[in-house]
Amino acid sequence: MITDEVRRTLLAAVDLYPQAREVLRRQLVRLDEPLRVAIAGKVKAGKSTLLNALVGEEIAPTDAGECTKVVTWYRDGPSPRIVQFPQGRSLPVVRRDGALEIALDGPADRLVVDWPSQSLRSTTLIDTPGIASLTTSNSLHATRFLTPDDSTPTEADAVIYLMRHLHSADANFLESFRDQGVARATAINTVAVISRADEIGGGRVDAMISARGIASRYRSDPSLQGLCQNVVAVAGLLAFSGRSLRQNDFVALSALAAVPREELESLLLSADRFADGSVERRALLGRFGVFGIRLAVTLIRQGVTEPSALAAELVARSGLGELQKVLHTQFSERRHLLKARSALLALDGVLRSVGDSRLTGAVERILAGTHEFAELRLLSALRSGTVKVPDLELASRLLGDEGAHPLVRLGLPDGCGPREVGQAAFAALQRWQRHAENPMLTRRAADACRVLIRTCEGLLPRR
Ligand SMILES: Nc1nc2c(ncn2[C@@H]2O[C@H](COP(=O)(O)OP(=O)(O)OP(=O)(O)O)[C@@H](O)[C@H]2O)c(=O)[nH]1
Ligand SMILES: [Mg+2]
Repeated sequence: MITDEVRRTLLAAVDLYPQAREVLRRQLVRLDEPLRVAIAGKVKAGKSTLLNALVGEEIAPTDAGECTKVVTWYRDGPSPRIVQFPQGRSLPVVRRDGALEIALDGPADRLVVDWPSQSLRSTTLIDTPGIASLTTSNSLHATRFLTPDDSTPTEADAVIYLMRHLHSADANFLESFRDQGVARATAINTVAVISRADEIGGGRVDAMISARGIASRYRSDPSLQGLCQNVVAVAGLLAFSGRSLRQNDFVALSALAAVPREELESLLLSADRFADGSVERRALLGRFGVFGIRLAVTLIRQGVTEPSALAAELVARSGLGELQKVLHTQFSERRHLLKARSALLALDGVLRSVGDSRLTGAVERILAGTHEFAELRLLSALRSGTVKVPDLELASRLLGDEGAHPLVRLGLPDGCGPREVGQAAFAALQRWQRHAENPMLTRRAADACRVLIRTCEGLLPRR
């Protein structure tokens, strides 16, 4: 298995390069830790809110003003604990109205929050300050963290990149996040999110439909295809408020559902008019947003009578489920590969800094000998259009774009047995062999067919 090969190579490096022992040891420990996924994007893109939605608890502070100032790690742990670095000092764990409040004690370059949570068990989430932050040094922290130079290994194995609109600065950021060193030029570890999707079109009830349309356009936009694996639209605030809906929210929303339609619409035109001096109403608007209130009220008017049913419907409409599915297929299922890749990047950095090439061959052998790396490289080449093959959709699916399971790769329904898998894999193998024999094929396309053939061979039942 790839993790074992990488571990052996790292151990060999520890013996060879005592001067880099610390860096290498950290990589060895990291290999067995959960996948690290960073949430990045511009200031106020909704990063911390999305993190809370993914965890289902308000652990990342959010605010309408610039809020996240320090790169903050959220890991699963036996009990809540906050440690501020570089000092390594523990901070008090304070929760107000369910939200975690973090007060820094002097200058910090990193915070690590341990939090007992099922959602964090297999993935550590890393909240980052906004890029192009008002305070340049915060932004520098985030940029340095996400796009280290060649000598510093990447701290995150994968990135969720939030953008509210496709902006040239966003594209630049994704460009600079492309792989460094080995395994260069693949966007294998980035998923883009159109965030705050409910605000599109002024928070109309069809906002999420428009947002999904935009996400699908971005998905096929050549300038983005080469930079990220997928694009999903998510209303993080709605997802979080749905996941944490309380009985008193339901009561307040039900009361609003009793207000005549036109009156409510006119109230929702301005936050001040809506709140009308009421602290509860202002809080409700902060928790759900204009769109969330409109949607919840509509659902209650249509006959939703239980808080749990309303909560489930809000989450379902927020796009969180789609994002979770994409994160599962692109990140969780490829966890070993992404972690191995991070370790190899770090090792490559060490080899270059010590100016020794004794292990370069071993690193290259792992990269070339691991078929999944070839699949990922081909997937991004197909996405960015640098390689063209016939039957693009079939090819992408076969390479694991929709999931790594053989049934998914072969487009077979659940429940198919080894016989059907074998037949479908054989048919796919013949298809790609036929394509490979086409004399008009470019060399790159022929190489691509060979990768696909190898994938089909791997799916054939073992004799
Ligand atoms: N309507 C709406 N508002 C949102 C959404 N996500 C976040 N917000 C609001 O946008 C503001 C900023 O949200 P944060 O999650 O703090 O954004 P951030 O990207 O972490 O911000 P910084 O850490 O300061 O860069 C807050 O007032 C949130 O309530 C969303 O999906 N919809
Ligand atoms: Mg934030």
